Amino acid sequence: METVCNQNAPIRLNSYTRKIVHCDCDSFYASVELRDKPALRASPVAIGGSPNQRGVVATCNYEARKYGIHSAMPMSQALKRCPHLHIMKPDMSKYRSVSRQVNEIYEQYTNIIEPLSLDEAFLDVSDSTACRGSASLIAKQIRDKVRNDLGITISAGIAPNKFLAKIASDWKKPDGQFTITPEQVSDFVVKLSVKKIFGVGSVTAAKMHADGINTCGDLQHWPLLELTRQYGRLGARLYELCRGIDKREVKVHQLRKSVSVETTYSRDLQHAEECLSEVRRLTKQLFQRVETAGVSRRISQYWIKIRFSNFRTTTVSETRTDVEPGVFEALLQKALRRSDEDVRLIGVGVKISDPLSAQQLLLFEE
Ligand code: DCP
Ligand code: MG
Repeated sequence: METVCNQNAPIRLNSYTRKIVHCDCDSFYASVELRDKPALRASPVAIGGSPNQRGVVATCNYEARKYGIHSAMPMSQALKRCPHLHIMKPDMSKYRSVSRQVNEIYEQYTNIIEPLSLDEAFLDVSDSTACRGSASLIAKQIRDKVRNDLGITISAGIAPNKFLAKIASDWKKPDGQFTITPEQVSDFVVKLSVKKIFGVGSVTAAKMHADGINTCGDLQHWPLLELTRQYGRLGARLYELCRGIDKREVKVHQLRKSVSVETTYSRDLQHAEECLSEVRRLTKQLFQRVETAGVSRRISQYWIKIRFSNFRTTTVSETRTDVEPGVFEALLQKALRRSDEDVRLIGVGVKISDPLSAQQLLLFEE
């Protein structure tokens, strides 16, 4: 693994100033697809459902955005705006795997990572020693590594808190980064549109506009009491955010408690053999996920879920801690004995024990 900058002690001016980086991949699904099909790069490309089946745009490249195409737009409408649009189906497993690789790059800089979606995360690099503690240089290195190792681009925002870091990552998108230093916060927020504040949707923005409020600077003239009277619970948050204050921590990803996969069939399964081959297929998928999540040593229970054609759902489980994919076949037989109906859905899963409680149990046994 490549080493990061040098390992000198970070420069910290003020122990209360945090360094938060918000990273967001550019046109994520489209960038991954175009990395694998570079010939299409200069063409407008949308990822999503078929226009004939009321599909919608999940995302599109920046070339397609020039035609006014955007996420959540019906694909049929997108095609009307751009008849030569290339449409590609999403490949979620590919995006999940790229997302994990991006995460591995973040982990070279900090353990305090809060993923918000497959392509977006907050990083707290306040105590990182890489790049002599320069959050802007860390962001630059992360972006270079994502481009060189994974072939896609990512934008970053660097600021003393989550609110401003998220706004900053959008400032120079695509393939850019923007830093708001603690000294720049006051000047930055004064001119910032209230529409950039999370929680301020179009209805609240219109109400504010009617009250003569357009920027965070305008909001700063309002006393806390007035803001809460006028905007309810949002008021107190507005009072802080318009001054560039946001004390929310970067929350490290919750521990995994289970891993599962399931399929609902477009045609109900009528025979036990069909169910058995499906269970074998699902089991294979499940164990790939267990492997990727690195939790095979923490399995504590196996379960199978069957939904019959009359929508009755049954679950059968077995407590065991070894890796034994064959368990699901026995669980299937038990579940199928509970009804004569055809099968509409099959799910298989494993419970994952908490590492601490597993350790405590061991101590107890000793
Ligand atoms: N996505 C989706 N449906 C939506 C919005 C997004 O399926 N309504 C998916 C596709 C995107 C991914 O989530 O690629 C990430 O969402 P973003 O909002 O970050 O959008 P992009 O990464 O596509 O573009 P940008 O460059 O604006 O970040
Ligand atoms: Mg994105």
